[in-house]
Amino acid sequence: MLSSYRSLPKQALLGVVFVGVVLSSNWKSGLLAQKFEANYDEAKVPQYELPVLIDAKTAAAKDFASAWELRRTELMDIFAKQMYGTSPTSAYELKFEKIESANCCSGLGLRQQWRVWISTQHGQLPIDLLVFTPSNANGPVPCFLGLNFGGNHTITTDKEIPLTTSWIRENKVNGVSNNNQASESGRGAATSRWPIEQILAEGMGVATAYYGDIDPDFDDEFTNGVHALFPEHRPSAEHPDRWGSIAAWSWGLSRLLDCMSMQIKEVDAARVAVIGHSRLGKTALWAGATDRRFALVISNDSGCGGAALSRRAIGETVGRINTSFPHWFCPNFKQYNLNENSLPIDQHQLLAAVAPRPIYVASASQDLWADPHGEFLSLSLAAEVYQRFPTAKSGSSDAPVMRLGYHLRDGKHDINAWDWSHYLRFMKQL
Ligand code: GTR
Repeated sequence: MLSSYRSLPKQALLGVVFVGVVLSSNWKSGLLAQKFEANYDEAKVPQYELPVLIDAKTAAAKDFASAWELRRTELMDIFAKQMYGTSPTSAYELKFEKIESANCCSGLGLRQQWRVWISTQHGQLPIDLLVFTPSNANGPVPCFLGLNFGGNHTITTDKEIPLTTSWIRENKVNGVSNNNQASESGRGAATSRWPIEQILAEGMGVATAYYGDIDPDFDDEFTNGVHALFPEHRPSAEHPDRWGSIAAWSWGLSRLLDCMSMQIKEVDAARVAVIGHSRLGKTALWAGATDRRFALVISNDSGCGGAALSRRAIGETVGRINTSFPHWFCPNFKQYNLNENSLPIDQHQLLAAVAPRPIYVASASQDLWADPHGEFLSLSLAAEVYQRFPTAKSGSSDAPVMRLGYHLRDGKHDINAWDWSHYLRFMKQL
């Protein structure tokens, strides 16, 4: 089955010119050439002043929701142009191809595989979407959507899921390289991160795609993956505010949501939560902030560039992340290397941009690299905006309203069934 959808060319942003520091042509050179030593000591957190979340004009407004809308637009524009990069506004076409639909999980679920084709005049890109929904559902169900790190074949042992043919990270077994190709040895390798049966048993669905289908995770100067479909929007020294890989992955999540809302009748598109772990947690946050169709947003151990406050510079810092992963953010973000205090934004403002939709931030006690306390602080600060929205029950269930969720799991940087049990409970409010 093949269905298609043509996007309207989106209106270009009008009249907003962001005045920033113009980067010199060596923006990619090693600004942090000296050895990096992470700080894990609260006493050594530099003095910082956070940018204001609700400015005086917004605070004084009679109608907070309308005033916040303007303030939010202002903040999101800065996040886009200084950190994640703007997404392209030119037209593209979407096609949805149904690959498979089958019973799975010992009769507990329905498994669907779809191929989402994105095309422009410059080429086409397939993204493989894997969706599980409970087989005993009476109607469309709430559903989690998140990208995975290794290919759809890694999240379950189901043999019907083909190995990804996209580029995967190099892995050496007994000194032998995988040549960036998936193999059977990876099948089911990430099942602990995707407790499908636990989710189905709660009457919910879960959908995923491989992030490398959208943009391979290495620095190729933004020429492959979805960047290749929009060469006119390629980041460069002249255009340092254009999308990096996190923004590209997030944009891909929105296209997957397009497919779910237009094609997958088992899913209630008004109750889709975007979720992600680590770099894909940063991605989930940016997707959830930019695309308000996501009804709920979950960040699992997203750390620097995700939920953690940049100014604390605990664990991973802006300079470090831009050096290790020069392609994740837009080139403009590099001007804040070792210079967090001059950032016009910080991450509490990104979390607040999700308001009044529910948001959940989770940390792990041993994941100091991601600064658990900085993640918690940032969520607490975002509450200032949530407090100003009236508390209302959205769904028909008797689940409690929990607009802000946080947990600190004991243990390492990871996402597991214990984390999911909390997300499932939080999700019930939809
Ligand atoms: C680390 C990176 C983190 C986090 C993590 C991951 O190397 O420093 O920001 O994103 O990778 O995605 O697993």
